[in-house]
Amino acid sequence: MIKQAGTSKFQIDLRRHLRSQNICDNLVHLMCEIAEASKYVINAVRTGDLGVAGTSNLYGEEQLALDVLSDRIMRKRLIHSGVVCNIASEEMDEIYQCQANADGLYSVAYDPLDGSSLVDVNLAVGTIVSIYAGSELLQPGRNQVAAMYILYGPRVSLVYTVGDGVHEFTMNNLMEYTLTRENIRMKPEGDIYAPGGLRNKYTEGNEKFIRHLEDKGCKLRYSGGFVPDINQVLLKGKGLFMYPALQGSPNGKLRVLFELNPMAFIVEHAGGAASTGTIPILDLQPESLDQRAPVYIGCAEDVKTAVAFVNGK
Ligand code: FDP
Repeated sequence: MIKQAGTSKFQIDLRRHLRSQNICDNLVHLMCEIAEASKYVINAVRTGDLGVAGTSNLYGEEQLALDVLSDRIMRKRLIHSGVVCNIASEEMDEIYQCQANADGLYSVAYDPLDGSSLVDVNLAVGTIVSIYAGSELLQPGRNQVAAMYILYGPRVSLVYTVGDGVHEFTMNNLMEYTLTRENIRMKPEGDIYAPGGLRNKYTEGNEKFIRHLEDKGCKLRYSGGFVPDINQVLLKGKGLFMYPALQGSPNGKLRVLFELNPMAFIVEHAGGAASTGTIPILDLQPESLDQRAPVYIGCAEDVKTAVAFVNGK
């Protein structure tokens, strides 16, 4: 059943929806705890210090005070959930082990505040989360048991999948996440595109692909934040986001564990696709926490066309 916003007076909250998903109680609990943590992150985004933290992350990028605070909020909540064994964060250098015995527990990779450099100009940002059963985090994204993101925009929304449909929740006036769209499906092809990276560093195949999209009359819709850019493509059900290999950066910019795997899992479960240009994102075997990859993600036909152009076909 596709539910349109505002058509029902009965609100379905996140916990109730998760309980209907045929997943174990620990996973329901974990996902609800992440949703709770996001309420503190949005508060930090709205009112927190916009300055730098004076530290850098595992990519050597300067951390903002908000990156550090959001990371601390998420990590504490995950540790206290009692159902997590290993945690990896885009803001931490190493895996944090909460519990050694992984029986019935989960491991979580997350980006606490993706796009944080956009907060000072008041653009949308988000939290991205990837969940695996057991202790292993360096495994193909296809093995995720759940993925979710929270978008801090004019409204706060949460999108999740546990491998059976993709569902959107919106924060209401009581700060509860209630169901707004169920079983989101993407069209095979779209007419918007969000291209990351400097175009004068694009390879010939990528440049030709962009010209093809322009000739087709596709509209450029790029905010510079991965979460809102993906959310737009997913919820409009049409289009593609790309951050390709660049001259001097053969793996592009975006991180496999913290950004690409969870978004690819969500988009594939909505009928879309995600590719590095060579293989599906979800088939990548990550070798390290900080691994990056080029990405084409969105409508399945658009991703197929991108891959063909990039490979000179
Ligand atoms: P940011 O560096 O502002 O945190 O991976 C982070 C990210 O933003 C994504 O949210 C976004 O899609 C991308 O980088 C933007 O990179 P460019 O500025 O190179 O387009």
